[in-house]
Amino acid sequence: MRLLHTSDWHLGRSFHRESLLSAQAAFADHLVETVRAERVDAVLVAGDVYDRALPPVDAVALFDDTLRRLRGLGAHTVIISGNHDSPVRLGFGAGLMDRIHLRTDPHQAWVPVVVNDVAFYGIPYLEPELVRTPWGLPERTHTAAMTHVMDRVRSDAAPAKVVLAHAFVTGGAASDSERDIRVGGVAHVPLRVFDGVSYTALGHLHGRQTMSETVRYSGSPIAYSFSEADHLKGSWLVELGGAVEFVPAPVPRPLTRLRGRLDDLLALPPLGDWIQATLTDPVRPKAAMERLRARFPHTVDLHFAPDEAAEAAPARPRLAGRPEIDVALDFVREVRGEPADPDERRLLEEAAMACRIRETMA
Ligand SMILES: [Mn+2]
Repeated sequence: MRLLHTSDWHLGRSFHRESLLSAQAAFADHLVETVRAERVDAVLVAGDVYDRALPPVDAVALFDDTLRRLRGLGAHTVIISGNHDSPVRLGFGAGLMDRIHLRTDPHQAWVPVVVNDVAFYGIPYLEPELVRTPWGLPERTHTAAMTHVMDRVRSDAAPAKVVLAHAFVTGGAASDSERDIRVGGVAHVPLRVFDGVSYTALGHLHGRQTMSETVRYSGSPIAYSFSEADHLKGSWLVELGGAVEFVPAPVPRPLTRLRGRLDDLLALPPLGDWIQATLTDPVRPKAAMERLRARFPHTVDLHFAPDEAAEAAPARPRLAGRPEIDVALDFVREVRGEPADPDERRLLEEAAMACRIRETMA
């Protein structure tokens, strides 16, 4: 049984007011192609299909088209609602569609979808406030709610169990684009609540993470904040009971963070990436965004962080035209508070010499 674990599509989300729909459509194409090429039996979407409870129509159309294509390949698709989804809207038609399994009702979370003897338990995002009373929970927490469901999942008699859940597992690393789920209780659930099943496909955190060999986050397929500039985005391809490998998703437009004086940034080679620029000029430059966009057309985020150190110390050490050894000795005195001793000085001179030799030989 081959699974493809993905989550947090956030269809309809924009990036600093720029549409991401074409990037999301490119991911959908990649997903369908991966399912076809890798002969995936079941696609697991662990919540936050949409970015909001009332998604824009082009996002709904993209989801509809994606499901149609996955079904056309014969794959099963199991989907849970995340904290961004409306369970009722996302769950429309659940149970009426062949091979498309929408699991958005917390009270059915322990009722599996069975595909080729593997039981899939789709645990939608659980709002502790909403389930505490009906389930008679001892406290209004995510841990109590998830434990309640997982105890029932473990007591089920299926030979192989796969869980989908949308939660913040203790020890996971957050980025800037998840919405806080701390409303109504402690956010984290301990990893051990997922003990006793073959694989747990998690959603909510937007960076891919391996919590244990059998409990993973796929992360979002696209970066939704500049804090994710270094993330590798994609899906987990899981051979149930066997190997797990990461399938990277296409990157329609990489993210780059620039920091420095405006004139220095404008001297860099042009770049088509999404750009976050932090300008350190002591005086805020005029028309900074326009000038940046002339060189970096996809500059979407601009910050000003005047270089206070430069203001406070106008006698900033001059580097150009000075011997390297003097610059290095100044640096040692600056960071340590006392000058280099004769031995250290000799060592630095040798290092500077070696660098110069290497430079002339290169
Ligand atoms: Mn999310």
